[in-house]
Amino acid sequence: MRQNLRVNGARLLARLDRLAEEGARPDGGVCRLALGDADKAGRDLVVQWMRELGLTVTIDAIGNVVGLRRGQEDGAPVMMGSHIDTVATGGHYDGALGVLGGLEVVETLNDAGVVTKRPLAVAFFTNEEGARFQPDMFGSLVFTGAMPLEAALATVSIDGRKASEELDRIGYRGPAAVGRPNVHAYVELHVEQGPTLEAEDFTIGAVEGVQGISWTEFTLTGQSNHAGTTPMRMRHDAGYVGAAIAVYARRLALEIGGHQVATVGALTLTPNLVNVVAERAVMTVDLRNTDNERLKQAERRLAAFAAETAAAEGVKLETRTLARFDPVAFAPHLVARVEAIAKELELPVKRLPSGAGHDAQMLAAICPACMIFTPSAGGVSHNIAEYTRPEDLAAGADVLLRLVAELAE
Ligand code: HGY
Ligand code: MN
Ligand code: MN
Repeated sequence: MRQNLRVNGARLLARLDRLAEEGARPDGGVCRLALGDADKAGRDLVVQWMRELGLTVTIDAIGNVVGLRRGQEDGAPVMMGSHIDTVATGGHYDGALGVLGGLEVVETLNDAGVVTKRPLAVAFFTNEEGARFQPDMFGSLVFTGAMPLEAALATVSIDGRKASEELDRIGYRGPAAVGRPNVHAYVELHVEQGPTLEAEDFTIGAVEGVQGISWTEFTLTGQSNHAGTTPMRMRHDAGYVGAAIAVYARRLALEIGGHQVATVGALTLTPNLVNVVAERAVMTVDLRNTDNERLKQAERRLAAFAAETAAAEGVKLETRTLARFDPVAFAPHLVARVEAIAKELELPVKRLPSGAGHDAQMLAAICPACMIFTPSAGGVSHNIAEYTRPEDLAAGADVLLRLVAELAE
């Protein structure tokens, strides 16, 4: 491929801004929770763009969408992709950059009349975020055969809807088969969502792998009682046990140190009233670490603390694993190519692990996979203020263009 090809940054930014209108929040953020109406609208828009670019679009039984660009030869495609669902307080770039960056690569090659030897594909996977349906990334899990289709279809969202029903409702329960597809290599462009690249003045991240993820839901059942008349020794306060677990999770992460992180993102009390001892608490704890042994240690210590604290308070404890993924290392030869291509383009590049989960984590099980990061302003993501400079978006897409064109020859 001609080495001087570059993406059209303005066109990429225009698509990112247009997609952000689907599920736009009044405060400038984006809410496209998986399989909701805004996700459907975003899906319809991206499918329309895929077709306008001459891609052959297939939709599989869990709603994953793949746009295929023919090569000079048939065979397994080089795939670009990510997700277009967002968390409820999402930004313009998490997921969207990988999908629309892929479309920008396709359009750049179309404009230049370049047909690669291997076919190319641009994909978006269902429910990467896992905010509404757990586990996260169940679209790419099913796509790669790591989760049974039926199990994903049967999941029930936090708002009580079955995934199969929502897929039917939005018209994305497609005919294409799932499980162990033929993909030659997978490259995902994504914003870092952390502070490292910006803080150290790098433009490109050559992502070495993704850390392990452990999501657990704790359901605590105590006894509602009068806040004023109930002596402390008689209480079975689910709210207290929930709060104690949250404080312990934070202390545990600080004590283990390194890459260990712990987050209590959801905590719901019932009846949630100022003068009633909480009868019930339902909460989630998200633990992550690049080191699986330390992650297992954190899980064990948290579970022991929760059991001990609940028992001492006379509160019933039930736990449910919402997601559990081991750390994944990306293909070293691809990581090295991301780094080398960034240097060829005179873009400051750093190797680093991904703190966030990504579909690439799942694709890595069936083909050589890698990721390209661009900086996140202030390291902020899963926040309406998520921002990446236009020149950095284009730089990431240029690295994607070169790497994918190389892999497709
Ligand atoms: O939670 C994550 O890491 C991703 O955003 N689903
Ligand atoms: Mn993402
Ligand atoms: Mn995300």
